[in-house]
Amino acid sequence: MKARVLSGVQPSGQLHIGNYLGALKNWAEIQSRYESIFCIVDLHAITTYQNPAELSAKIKETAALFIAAGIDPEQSWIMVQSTVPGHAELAWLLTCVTPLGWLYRMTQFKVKAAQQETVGDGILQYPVLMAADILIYQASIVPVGEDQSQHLELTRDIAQRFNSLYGETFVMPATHLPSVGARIMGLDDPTQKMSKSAKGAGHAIALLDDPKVIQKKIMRATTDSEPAVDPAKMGAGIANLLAIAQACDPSITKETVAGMRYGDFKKLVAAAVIARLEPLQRRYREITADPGYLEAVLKRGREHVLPIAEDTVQKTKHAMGLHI
Ligand code: AQP
Repeated sequence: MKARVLSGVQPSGQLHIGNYLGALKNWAEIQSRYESIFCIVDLHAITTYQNPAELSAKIKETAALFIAAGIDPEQSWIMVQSTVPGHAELAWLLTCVTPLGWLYRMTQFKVKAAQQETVGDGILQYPVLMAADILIYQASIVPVGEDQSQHLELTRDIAQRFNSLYGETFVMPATHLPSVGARIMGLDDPTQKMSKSAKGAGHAIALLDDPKVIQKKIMRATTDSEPAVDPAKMGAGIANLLAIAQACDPSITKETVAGMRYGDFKKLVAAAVIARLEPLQRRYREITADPGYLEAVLKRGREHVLPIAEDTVQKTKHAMGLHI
């Protein structure tokens, strides 16, 4: 039997090249080796306010982008988190074994809480719901970008605590980071991770950006004031652009760009990104031209995962004494 993989993306904005290089590309590469479940985590997205009509459209857009990025619905299961009630139910059961201190320590909580005037409970509880997403499928491998490593560690802590309180119930999941592209930084500020929810037109390269827009954003990306690429002392902006280019086109290396003037280097990076995204964008247009196809993919995914989720919820409730 193949080991099970679980991962997800929030439909909380326009998916960007960081989501692609840190997650989707890696999923497409490993999917054939595992029983893969890829989830549109809409319950996570609502931890910050989402316009309802836009959220509904983003859920479908995200699903279409999964397929356009190479997730094969014949090989992998694609589903929407809120259509499987067990995620929220298991999250509550796990909340009850999670010490509050563990959640206050999460870096993403600190960053997101600092950005809000009123901090919703969902932002604090986010990692417990993420633990439920993973543990409900007894997934043994979770491919994510580096920013999610701390949440994965917490998932293991919660599983371990549950198992020691109530007996062996959950499989311990392992993190799977991509070798390149695990942490893509913002083009406007290479000290901040590229993020869907960040403001600023020049921050992220959206997967559906027009090639001209991509070119413009990269040409304007923040760098240091050196004249040319020096592999021995690369500033954060240049290092980030090189990481993006290398992940899009592995023939680009430190050695091949050494000595290039920044303008020429950025043109090379833009060309690599545009070439990498061109087939993805084409496939996206094909998929969205047939809404019935996407609906069928999501229905099939849901039907496959529902009994697995239900089985884990029942097992968990039973272990806790929630049965008569
Ligand atoms: N900058 C990044 N570099 C590499 N990987 C990244 N990921 C996100 N940003 C980068 C990876 O993409 C997957 C899905 O992320 P998510 O949507 O669940 O949440 P996130 O990590 O919070 O992503 P964003 O883009 O920053 O969204 P918002 O702004 O809505 O919070 C994960 O595997 C993540 O590691």
